[in-house]
Amino acid sequence: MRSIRRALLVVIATAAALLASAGPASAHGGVVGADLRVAASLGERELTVIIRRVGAVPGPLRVDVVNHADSPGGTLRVAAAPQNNLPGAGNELRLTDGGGSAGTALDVDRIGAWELWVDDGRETARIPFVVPGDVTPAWERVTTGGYTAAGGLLLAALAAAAFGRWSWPPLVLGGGAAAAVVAAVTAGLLSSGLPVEAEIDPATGLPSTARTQAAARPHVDLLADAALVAGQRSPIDLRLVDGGTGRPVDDLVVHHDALVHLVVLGPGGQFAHLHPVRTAPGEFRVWFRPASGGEHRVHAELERWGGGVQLVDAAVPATGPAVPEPVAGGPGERDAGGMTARIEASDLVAGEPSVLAAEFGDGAPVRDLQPWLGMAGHLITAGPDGTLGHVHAMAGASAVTPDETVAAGGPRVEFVYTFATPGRHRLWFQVERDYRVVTVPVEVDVAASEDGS
Ligand SMILES: [Cu+2]
Repeated sequence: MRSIRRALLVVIATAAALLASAGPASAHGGVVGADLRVAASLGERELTVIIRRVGAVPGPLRVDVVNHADSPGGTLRVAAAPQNNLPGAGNELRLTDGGGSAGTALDVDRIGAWELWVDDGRETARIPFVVPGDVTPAWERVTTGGYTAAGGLLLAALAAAAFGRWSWPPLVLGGGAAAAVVAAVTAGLLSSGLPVEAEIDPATGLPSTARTQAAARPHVDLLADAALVAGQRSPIDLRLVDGGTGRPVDDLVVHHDALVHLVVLGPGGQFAHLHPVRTAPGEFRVWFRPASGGEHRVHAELERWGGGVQLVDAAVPATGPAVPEPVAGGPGERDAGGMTARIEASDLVAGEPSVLAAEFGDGAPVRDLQPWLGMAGHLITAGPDGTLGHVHAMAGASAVTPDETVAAGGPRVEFVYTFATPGRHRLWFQVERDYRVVTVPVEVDVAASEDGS
């Protein structure tokens, strides 16, 4: 009898030790249900719309809008509606002059595809987002269930051992607890061999395996329509058309905090980096004031769901006199938005990776740069043949948390880039400070490599 009790205690102690040591399975992803940041050039404003993760359905949807310093304050109306539905009245959101953040809470009552309607009184951006359903994978349910069962059985075994008349119930219960822990641990361990968690289908909000199955999506044709006049702000209408079916492209995913990144290069060397807003499926609009007459090239960077990043371009004419941009100058020190920027870009050779850096000061090293589009800095390059590159700052000592309201970046922002072709390249370094995007244009000469490429 005594030996049975001893065996019983060993079983219960083993189950308890297993339970204590196993710990929860590591959390997966973070993509699903994470905050969604979307840059939006709405009318005369450059905004960042932040759609916070939804905790429960039905439940509140928190929306914050960051206004930039050069955008005027004023009132926006924001509302949420399931896709293909018109929203209700929504809420007013007051933006202050000089940049800053304002927020409100809306309601969502179902999982699936939604649109956030942001209206400035003249234009309405319809930003797609997904309220995800329960996407707990099966192995995680087994693991969680196993631990829960083990805990319950262990308590029952202890109670039976303390108050029971027979020795076999605690033994059986303790053994059950041990088995539950083994099942939970096994499921947790096996999960590392399982395929990655399913993507969320943007149309339904439910898990889908389409991304892993789909081949690359067809090429997007960009159609641009505008009647631009130098010195005036007017709209550029962009239509995205599927190169295979001719239908509107409405499966863009937010990449680098925007649906579409648009770089406009003017005939005199002008540069603008904008984020057209989606006004209807496959249709985007951005307001733009060209400094010069002549042909402008618009380059759109976008990512289709289930496909890769695409860079597509189109031409838009502007009437008015041709105006050259001041010569950018080479590496070295220059004024940049109330700061000095020291640009390092030397020994550049085509085909070889180089480190390009910008270091900012205002008498002292600048340490309050804000992340823009989720990164410490951006570098756009244009080659002699017009090829565009978009480079992101390296994470390092100057890396900051990707939230625009946290100003802790700088003074140095570094990029690694390989110039494909020799010749004169134009660069634009972009950082944000005090809610103002500062652009530093530079011109560099890239040497041909020794082997002549
Ligand atoms: Cu962009």
